[in-house]
Amino acid sequence: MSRIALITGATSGIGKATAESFADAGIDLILCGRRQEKLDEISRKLSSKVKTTTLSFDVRDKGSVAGMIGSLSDDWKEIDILVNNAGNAHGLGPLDEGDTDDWDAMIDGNVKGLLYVSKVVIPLLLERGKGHIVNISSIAGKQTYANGAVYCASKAAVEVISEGMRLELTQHGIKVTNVAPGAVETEFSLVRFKGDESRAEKVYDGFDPLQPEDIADAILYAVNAPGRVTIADITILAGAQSAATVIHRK
Ligand code: NDP
Ligand code: 8X3
Repeated sequence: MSRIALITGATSGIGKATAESFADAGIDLILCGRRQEKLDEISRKLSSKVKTTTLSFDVRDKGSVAGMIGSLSDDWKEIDILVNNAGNAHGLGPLDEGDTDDWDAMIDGNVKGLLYVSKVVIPLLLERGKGHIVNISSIAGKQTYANGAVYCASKAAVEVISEGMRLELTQHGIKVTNVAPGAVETEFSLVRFKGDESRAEKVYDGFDPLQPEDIADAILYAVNAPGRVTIADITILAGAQSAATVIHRK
């Protein structure tokens, strides 16, 4: 029987690549993000392989999160896999110069948004006594870097929430996997630098960065592991990367 996955942040980057690899594996998809036109495009492309549906909402808006996921038909509510991927960094600078709107966007999106989605989906998994939650953290959640304290804090929170979820949910047959990528070439840096393409490109200069497909491969591995196996935590760095801020550039 085919499985159903709900993926947040499926319009781009890691979430989109995960949707594509899940579709290749025959997993039906609930594709979530704010940009409906992108959701439609991805849904159209993948609907030749699996069943797809889309939900457009901002994870920071708890009313929309509950309303949109609650609006799924009973068939679609039989979710097997939740990928909590939606998130971004906003800005890179010292705390005393920090933009509080950027802080709100990161804490509200990366942390509270993940919690809002999980609060609605966990009861659906509990009802069925099985499921798998994959939380996308970051190497930034394990290693703090200067000028990124708030983003790093938001991802450290994801690491702790993953642990808490695993402690609460394993007894109910629900697995929790925390995935911590290093430098992945997506829209991430463009968003962090507010559309400044030249600044964003520099992040990936002089080395071969991770591609979103590399992270999708690891997520698929985790959700395909046999019942006796829990992949608790995966850290994936670029080949030229040895720590969050240590990258060997040519
Ligand atoms: P992208 O910017 O390419 O993708 C981010 C996704 O999140 C988009 O689909 C976006 O969709 C969605 N999103 C962002 N904010 C919200 C929101 N408030 N409500 C709903 N959806 C939202 O970046 P990545 O693919 O790189 O990022 C995915 C995850 O991976 C993030 O959690 C990021 O922190 C993490 N990560 C990224 C790394 C990297 O180097 N790229 C490394 C480690 C972790 P839309 O705009 O349509 O809403
Ligand atoms: C994204 C990776 O190191 O740029 O989470 O913060 S990093």
